[in-house]
Amino acid sequence: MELWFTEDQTDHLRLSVRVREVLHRARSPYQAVAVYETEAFGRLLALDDVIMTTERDEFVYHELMAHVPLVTHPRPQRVCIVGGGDGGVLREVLKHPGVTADLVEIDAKVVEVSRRFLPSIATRFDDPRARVLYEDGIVHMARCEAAYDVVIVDSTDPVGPAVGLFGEDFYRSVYRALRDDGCFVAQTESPFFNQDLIRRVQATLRAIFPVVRLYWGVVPTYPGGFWTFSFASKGPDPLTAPLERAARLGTRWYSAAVHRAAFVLPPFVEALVAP
Ligand code: SPD
Repeated sequence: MELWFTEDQTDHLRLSVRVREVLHRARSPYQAVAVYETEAFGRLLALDDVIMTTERDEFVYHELMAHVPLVTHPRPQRVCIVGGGDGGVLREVLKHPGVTADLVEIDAKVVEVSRRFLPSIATRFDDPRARVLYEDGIVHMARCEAAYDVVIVDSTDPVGPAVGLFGEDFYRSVYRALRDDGCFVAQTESPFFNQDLIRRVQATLRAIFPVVRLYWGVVPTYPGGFWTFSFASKGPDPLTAPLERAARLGTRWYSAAVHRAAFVLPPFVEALVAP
């Protein structure tokens, strides 16, 4: 019998992936956590039936989230990853010498399942430079003051408990939690299907941070495939950052040229970020 995993990506759009085997299905206190072996994308992690990551396309998203802020910051040392329980952003962050990272994940089950079923992604949880805190990222950030050089929000979509991670109060906490030169990145969804969200996040960040940018990458399993990231900082600008450190990271998507290209926006996306 044929088995397919289907994500309702919008009310009018579904993505189906043929499943070879259901590797894991469980409920955590927060969500349904599942891992499928698929023909098209290798292993696929879904939370509440929404694709979080797959072995085949994860590198694009994780490399862009980690390396853009870490290369833009002049001397990154302390990094906070909010969410990111699969470990993909952590793996990329720890490629930078001299960096230590706090990963603040609300759901321990996501880390446990990723360690067990996604060994190529969850590679760095035992690294002495990493500390995993199982708590709400919003609460954690509200407690921090001048604690981090880089904050990266690798969240689920803006529904349920993740909504607060896209709001003004949280962004003000991030600003306070960042040291001088601090840089912030958050995943901000699809410019085809989430235009209001992108407009709102960019406008909110502009009211708080002096430097705000939008950049993009291609993640085939996310709605529309064309995905955005919002960058904000206390000073460093990814458009003028020296990019020597973009080399020798062992990346498959990110490079100095891709760093520059990621900030070139098609006019319909440029319109979303216009003040
Ligand atoms: N539509 C799904 C968006 C999910 C973004 N975060 C995924 C986590 C991968 N580390």
